[in-house]
Amino acid sequence: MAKVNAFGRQKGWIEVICGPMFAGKSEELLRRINLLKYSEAKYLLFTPTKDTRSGGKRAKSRDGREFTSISVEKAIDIIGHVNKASEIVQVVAIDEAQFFDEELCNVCNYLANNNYIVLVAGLDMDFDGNPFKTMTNIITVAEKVTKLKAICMTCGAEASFSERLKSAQKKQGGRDQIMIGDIESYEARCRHCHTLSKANPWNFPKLRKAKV
Ligand code: TTP
Ligand code: MG
Repeated sequence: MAKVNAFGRQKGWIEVICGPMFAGKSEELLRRINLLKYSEAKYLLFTPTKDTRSGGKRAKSRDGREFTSISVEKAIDIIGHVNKASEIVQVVAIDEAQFFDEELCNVCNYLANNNYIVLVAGLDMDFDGNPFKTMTNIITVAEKVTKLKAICMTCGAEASFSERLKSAQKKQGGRDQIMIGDIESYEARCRHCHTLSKANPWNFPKLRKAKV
């Protein structure tokens, strides 16, 4: 049989939208969900209960889009909600995925293997350049990955890093990986304006800088 229109026959898959803070990840996720209104596809949108910024049960983007979401504590809870949804859904979307436990990767694979389209948005790196493992595991198995950039709030270059401001570190979470916050606590930075902690393993004793 000729392999024509093979893409059209594809059913479940995983799409990831990642990048630093202030890059428009939530905006891009909600844009993709919004497009579904032109199709017959139904969706469910999930956010982690840990994300207290949007007041729970809502996913918000910086451009003012706001969608109702189901706030769940554990990744595995997503499966229960999909099963008991009043309508059969085709798309499962997850925002702020970095806050979920590592089981989320298995959940995404299970959904995609059962023909769901899985859209995942979240931070790939924490403030010190460490991977958010839940996200990097999903990036490994995703069919499509979009890595968005922000603008460095120091020099204006493209930014892939998120800087946790010193003032916020003192007041709140110190160097814990999870510390909810917004513009009062974080900035988007390029690699060269981003500050690494003293303990960061990318710091080697000495290296002559390359000529620019
Ligand atoms: P994001 O949705 O990534 O931030 P955003 O809304 O600026 O990005 P976008 O426009 O691309 O959607 O939310 C990041 C959350 O994660 C925020 O509450 C701060 C928190 N956070 C940590 O807990 N640890 C970290 O190391 C970093 C960088 C952020
Ligand atoms: Mg966001």
